[in-house]
Order: sequence, then structure tokens, then C-alpha cells
Amino acid sequence: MEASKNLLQTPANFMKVDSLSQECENLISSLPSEKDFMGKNLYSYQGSWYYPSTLQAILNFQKHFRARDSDIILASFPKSGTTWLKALAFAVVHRNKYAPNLVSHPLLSDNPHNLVRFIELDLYVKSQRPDLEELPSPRIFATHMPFQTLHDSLRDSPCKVVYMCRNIKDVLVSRWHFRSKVVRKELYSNYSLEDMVDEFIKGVYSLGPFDDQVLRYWKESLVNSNQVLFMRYEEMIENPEAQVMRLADLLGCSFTEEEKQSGTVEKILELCSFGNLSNLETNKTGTSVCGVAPHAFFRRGGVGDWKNHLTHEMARKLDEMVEKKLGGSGLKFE
Ligand code: PAP
Repeated sequence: MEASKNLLQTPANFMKVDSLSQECENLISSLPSEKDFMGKNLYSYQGSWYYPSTLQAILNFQKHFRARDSDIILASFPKSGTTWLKALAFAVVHRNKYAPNLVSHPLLSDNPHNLVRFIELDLYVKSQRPDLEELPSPRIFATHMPFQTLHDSLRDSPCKVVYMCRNIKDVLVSRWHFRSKVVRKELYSNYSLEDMVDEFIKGVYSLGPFDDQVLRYWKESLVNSNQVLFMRYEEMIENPEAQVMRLADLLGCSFTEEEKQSGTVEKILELCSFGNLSNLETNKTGTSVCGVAPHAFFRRGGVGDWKNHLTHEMARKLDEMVEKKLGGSGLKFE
């Protein structure tokens, strides 16, 4: 705990240095290891890189989680629109209980990360066995784990998985700004945006690599479209009504004609919009159970901010890497 306080502006759960089980210690000693941008150890487990506390949480999850068929898992690579997806899924699924224009709607008084909690960055990092049995169905959880790690723990449950994907260049720029909000500057003062680009190219960074994760969820959504929905941040921006209807369809709560006519879809979109959420007191000054102040999850939103930050060469390197990894998969980024 003390160590994390020294590193972070806010005590984000994912970097906490808590005690590890013997099982986790043993596992770690057998895993490939690399240093992150602050010189902290990262370990490669089932195709992704983690800090020890996250790894411990994943082991807890894999051992103890019991999926319900009605569960909904929101998956994403960090900075791909997770907060937005959490808000939308919550509003869509619970719209009969909480009408989107309700003045006491939970999304107006609490932040999306408290209403839809992260599996490995919140629930299972705080407790080896969080009590999830009391939660009413459908339960909604979120994760940044890759499909292979998540899937094993679902043990053939047909529960729904929604994946939100975003252009790698906007993801990187968003991550860059987010990092400056949660990690003290002096700990990476020599570390440039170009270094982050190289980190992405190499694929060694917390919760990375991006391309492997995206590709796997993409393929799963193609072969198992009844269970896995692949959404894109850019499509959400371009045609949000159609995308929210896809979301509701997959979650088994399609909008009725009456709802469509009466503007329920639009009201949900307005409730969950960047403009609305980012201006709420709860998201400006509140706290979140995942250890990061909610305002850090709202910057500017939208598509293409990378053009204001990345040089032509940085963008070229990222495009080349994506083309190499995702070329031929049918998945393209502008
Ligand atoms: P996480 O994966 O770490 O939980 P996530 O919510 O994916 O974070 O990332 C935050 C990004 O989503 C920010 O993007 P930016 O840095 O490019 O601005 C944030 O602004 C954006 N975001 C948050 N809420 C919304 C929303 N309601 N609509 C659109 N974009 C949003």
C-alpha cells in the first residue's frame, strides 16, 4: 500500500503492491517478466502483461467466479470507451426499473465504474472471493482481460460478452493523458510519447498487447455472434442509435416499437453522453471503487485526437503494426 502511494496521484487498484498468495508467487517465478515505464515488473500470463496485483486478482477470479447464464461481461482494451459502454449497458438493461429521464437515475448520482465494476481491477483485487451471489440478475461486470483468460472462467456459460474496440491511435493518446492524471510525473519524466508508441509496437505494457486482444474478440464475435458482440467506438460516435439497438438486441432486451417511437433510445444516449456524464458532480468530484478519480475517465471523447499529438512517423509505425497483425482479418482502422 505504501509503495503504491508513492507512485500514484490516486491509489489505483491495478498498481497496488499488496500481498500475494503462495500460488501467485510460484506462478510469477515461472512467467516471462519485463519492466514497465517506471521500472516496475510486468508478467506475461495467457498472452497479456500484468502487474502482480492484477495477476493475483485474475487467479482469484479464475478459481472462484461462477458465471450465471444471465451475466453480462463488458470487455475492452483500456481507453476504448469502457466508461461509455458501462453507462450504456447499465441504462439499457435497467431501463424498466430506471427510466432514462428519471431524475433519480443512478447514473446521475454515481459514476459508471461504481455501477458496473471491474473484475480484475476492482472486485477480485480487493477480495479473494467477493460475494457476488447476492447481486440480482442480470449482473453486469467489466474487464480488460483478453478473451482466452475470461472465457475459461465462464465455464461454458452462455452469458453475453460485449467488446468495445477503438482506433489504436486514439487509444494510445487517451492512455497518455490518463497516465499523466494517475501517475506522478517525476516517475516517468524521461519517458516520451514516442516511447509509448514504441511500447505499443513491442507489445509489452500493462494489459497489452492491444492487437492480440482486439483480434481475438473480433474472431470470437464472428464465430459466436449470439454470445459475443463486437462494438466500435467510432461507430458509436457515427451512428449511436443503431449501435445501442445492437447492444440491446444482444443483451436480450431489444427496444420495442413503442420505445423507439417515444424516444427511449435517444434519452439513453443523452443520459450516457460525454457532455452529460462529464458534467455531473459525481463524475467531477466523486470517488470510484476502482481507485481512480472518475474525472480521469473523461477528457474530450470523440474520434481523431491522435492527429493533434502523434507525428506522421509515429502514426505510420502504429498503422504498419496494425496492418501486420490485423491485415486479412476483416478488421480495419481508419
Ligand atoms: P478505461 O478503459 O480505463 O475504463 P475508458 O472509459 O475506455 O477508460 O477511456 C476513457 C476515454 O473514453 C476517454 O477518451 P479521450 O481520452 O480520447 O477523451 C474519455 O474521454 C472517453 N469517454 C468517457 N466517457 C465517454 C462518453 N460518455 N462518450 C464518449 N467518450 C467517452
